[in-house]
Amino acid sequence: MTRLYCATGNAGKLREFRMAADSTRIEIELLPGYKQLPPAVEDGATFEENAIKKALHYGRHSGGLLFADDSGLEVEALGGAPGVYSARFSGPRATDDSNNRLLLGQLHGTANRKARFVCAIALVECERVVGVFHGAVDGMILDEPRGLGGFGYDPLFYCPAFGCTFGEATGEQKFSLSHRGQAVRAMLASL
Ligand code: ITT
Repeated sequence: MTRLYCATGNAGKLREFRMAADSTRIEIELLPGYKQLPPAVEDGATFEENAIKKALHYGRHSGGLLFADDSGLEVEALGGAPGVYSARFSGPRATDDSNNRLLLGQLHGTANRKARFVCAIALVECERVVGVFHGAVDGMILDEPRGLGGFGYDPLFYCPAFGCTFGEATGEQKFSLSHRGQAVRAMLASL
């Protein structure tokens, strides 16, 4: 059994990582003591830069293989925003709900609803970057949320291939197609 530590404070991401490892000989665990460690500074201009910063920051404490995910939503009509600011789109005390309300406000009356979820995962061993893995999925932002599944912007993200939002899809369905699913599968395949 190979053990991979992940560094995330996002319960939705952690659920998806664990699901990915279910049918493999790889065990994915939250880095022990994660919550006690100072947070990583995520001031990179790209998902890839931030994923590497996060993974190196926490990798020093793992003594083995550790990965971090930086991801977000790029909305075409907003010039790619919220992008790397997706988690704190509506400010330092942002919640999924406040982010979703702000997004709907900014898109009010906008016909172009094209959006894309993007994910970069950096895998490190202590201070060495072992690999960076990517994923992206295209969809549309609806006028109102649909479904209670997933997290973040999922209830607003309509996936044409499913004919429903990521909030309405099952966790397994979402992961089979999602930005994070693609990046995690690429990482697991590299091991
Ligand atoms: P960690 O850095 O601790 O992993 P975080 O939530 O702060 O958690 P990011 O900085 O990578 O992570 O921000 C990602 C944000 O992008 C996340 O909070 C959601 O708002 C959004 N997001 C990313 N992937 C998503 C997904 O699969 N479904 C819905 N929203 C997603």
